[in-house]
Amino acid sequence: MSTKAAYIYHHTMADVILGPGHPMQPARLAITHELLSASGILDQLLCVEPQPATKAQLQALHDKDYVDFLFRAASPIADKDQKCVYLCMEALFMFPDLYKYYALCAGGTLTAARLLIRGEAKIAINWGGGLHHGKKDWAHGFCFVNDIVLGIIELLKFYDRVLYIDIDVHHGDGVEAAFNNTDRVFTISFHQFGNEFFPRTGRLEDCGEEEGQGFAVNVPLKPGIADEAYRNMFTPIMERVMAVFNPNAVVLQCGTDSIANDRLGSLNLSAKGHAECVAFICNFKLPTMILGGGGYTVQNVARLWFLKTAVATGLDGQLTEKLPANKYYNFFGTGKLNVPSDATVKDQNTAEELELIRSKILARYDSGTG
Ligand code: ZLM
Ligand code: CA
Ligand code: ZN
Repeated sequence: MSTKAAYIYHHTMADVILGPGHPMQPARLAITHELLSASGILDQLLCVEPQPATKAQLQALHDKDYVDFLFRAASPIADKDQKCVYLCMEALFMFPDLYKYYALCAGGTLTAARLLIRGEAKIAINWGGGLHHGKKDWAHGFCFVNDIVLGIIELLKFYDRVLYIDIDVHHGDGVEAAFNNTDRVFTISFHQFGNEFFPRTGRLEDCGEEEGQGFAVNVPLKPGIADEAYRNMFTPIMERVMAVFNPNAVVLQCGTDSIANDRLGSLNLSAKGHAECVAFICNFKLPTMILGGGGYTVQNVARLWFLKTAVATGLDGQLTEKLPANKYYNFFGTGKLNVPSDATVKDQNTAEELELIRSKILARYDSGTG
């Protein structure tokens, strides 16, 4: 008998509005949830409602003063100078339930970690997590906490080696920074890079320091990459990383802003192409945590997280090309499940450039004989 995959969801998160016109819309969580429910897949998952992370739990990464600040931050009496120190550009995005919202993001990922550690699930999914830019004492790129770092710290209490894979269109800078000097966490991020694309870090050359040298990989990409070219990077590199690092557990950040027609990203993957990456990783059959992240064309985020939930849990045989009848049906525009690549978008990566990136990364892990 196999254990059910865990699906972590708290309905109050989906009701939060980060700000008028803000690209990050938590409603995408409720829409994903509706597709799972309408398709009957939800009934086959171990559904878990998370508790908010406590201040003490947040302090496993974050400074006490920063956590105290976040706790008070949403109130109008919060100190204006403090806002400048801790929030930089993010001061624009303060909203009333900020602390509650981010404490639940982190609580969800901590719950996922504990379900894996206790063997209660082999796959644990938290679409409300994946806030990869958060730093120990400042907010960055919509991420006021870093649930991923907190989750990995929890996993490290039980597992020797944790592999972190980031397929969000942005560089996973906060996670890379937190574990840059250790050989117990291997971080790899695939991302759009160049022309000042946020957060501007994640160069091919950056590969960890001190004990952590060789335990970070960055795959910088130009706009327009589609399924086949992306797969030809992802598959051989991940195959090699798995073989060399031999992780005990995997954390996969699944920002969907790398698919076609995202509001912020300019890559051109199809939903199916992106989901194939998830299938490839789940096939290693390691304890695996699956997290959300970016994704700014809301109806497509819901399509992809729905598809990935099915793929990661081995229930994709139950899917059809059409979305199930659901209460947001009109909002989806078309009733199709897949988000195809946009045929009018040109891939700005040349085959030669991609081959050079791939071979430079693989060469770091050659055994010396070949
Ligand atoms: N300005 N509204 C990805 C995080 C990306 C920093 C440039 C603010 C936006 C963006 C906000 C409605 C993850 C930057 C942007 C305008 C300084 C970013 C509010 C549109 C809007 O219409 C918008 C008033 C807003 C923000 C676009 N911000 C696009 N890109 C990035 C952050 C997070 O996906 O990786 C994981 C969850 N910020 O480029 C500015 C430099 C602030
Ligand atoms: Ca990334
Ligand atoms: Zn992103």
